[in-house]
Amino acid sequence: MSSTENMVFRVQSGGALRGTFRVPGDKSISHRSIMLGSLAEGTTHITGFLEGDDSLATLKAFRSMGVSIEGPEKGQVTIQGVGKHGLKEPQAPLDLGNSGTSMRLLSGLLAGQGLALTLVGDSSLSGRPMRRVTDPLKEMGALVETTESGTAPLVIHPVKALHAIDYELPVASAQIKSCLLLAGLYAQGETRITEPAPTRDHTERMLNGFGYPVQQQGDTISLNGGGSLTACDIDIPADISSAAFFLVGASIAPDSDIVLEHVGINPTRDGVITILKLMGADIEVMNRRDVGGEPVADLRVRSAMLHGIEIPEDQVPLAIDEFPALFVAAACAEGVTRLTGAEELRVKESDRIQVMADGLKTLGADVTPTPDGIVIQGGGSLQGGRVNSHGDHRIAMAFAMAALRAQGEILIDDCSNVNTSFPGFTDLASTAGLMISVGEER
Ligand code: SPQ
Repeated sequence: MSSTENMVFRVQSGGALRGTFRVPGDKSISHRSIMLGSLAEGTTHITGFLEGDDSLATLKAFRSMGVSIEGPEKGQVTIQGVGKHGLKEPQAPLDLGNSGTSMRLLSGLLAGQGLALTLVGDSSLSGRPMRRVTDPLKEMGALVETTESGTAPLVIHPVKALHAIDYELPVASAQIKSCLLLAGLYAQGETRITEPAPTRDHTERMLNGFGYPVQQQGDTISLNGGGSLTACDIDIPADISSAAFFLVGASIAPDSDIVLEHVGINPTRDGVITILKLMGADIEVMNRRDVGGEPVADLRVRSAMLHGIEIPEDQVPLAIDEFPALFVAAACAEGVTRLTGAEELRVKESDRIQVMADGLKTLGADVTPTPDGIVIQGGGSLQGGRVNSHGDHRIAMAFAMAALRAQGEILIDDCSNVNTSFPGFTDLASTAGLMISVGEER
């Protein structure tokens, strides 16, 4: 599809979700598996890798820095690690597409390599704030430039050495934390990062899995520079952020009953389950097990009468990517749902508060966006209509699920970026019972 074409989802109203499925691999863990596998000594085998555009952008970036990577082939990837100091200067800027995780984590991982590099992204990524990573990296002695407005391209100049810092994160962000931990691998001394609230801890878990000790004391995470990583095998669970669309869809659509297999339920990611259960959802967490240092389970979801809630602020970082889907659940619930403390949603692939509010209003819902959240008066019925995802994968998939409870067809514009995190979404959703088809318009 050329960039001038508009991928449109057309979703018939009604239906139910039924069956047993496995959604694709976790995006956050897939990125980190390529990064750490490349820096390790030895051969890393990955299974369950997400073959989406975002994680593939990370994979291609390491290939262009001289790392030999086989695959992905049915989720399998083999990396011949080059060690912490084995990366080579790429011939061209690293194009990270739509992926904030790639750009922010790579800025830290690459800042102390002694290489000259440029990181670029698409128009959405080029509008997202990058000083949140470049400011603390500069404190560590890195030379990383942004544009005047603090956005990509990021230009990294070689430096002789980085030094460790003790840094208090101004926002709860796993990307800033991970960026600084990865820079800390190359810094002299102990890098210490204090979080205002817990955020996803995949980087810490995976570093430990590669034999690189990371400590956590209360809300402070630390590591010492100068160590090395030893290759290992990684089994990536299904992505709870992708499962979230089905958790919501099966909850709101009458007569639904699904099982989502092998879903990662890391406690720093499971806010969507907590929030939906507070709203009255019927979600059973079955066969809890540990897979390579990450907790995994099968999730059974049956339709339920949802009710509105005040979303606890401590759940916000634990469900940060699931709010587009949760807003759809709230619009279908009885009573008011109120979200506060979620201003970060405004600087994702789109302004997820405004874009969801606009689309839900088009569908007849009663919603009021606020600077740091939203108020949704549920209970009314959703009507059909045409909404715009603004190129944001999570908005597109959230509105697709809304059709299960709408009274008319929903058309969703600008959906091609669904491939960044959930390749095969429309096929899997159709198999589950969503009446979705894909068209293209110029
Ligand atoms: O990679 P990107 O584009 O930033 O992706 C998103 C998403 O919805 O897929 C955010 F828009 O997920 C981030 C998430 O919001 C992935 C992530 C990670 O892997 O570390 C952390 C979160 O971002 P942040 O800014 O809160 O640290």
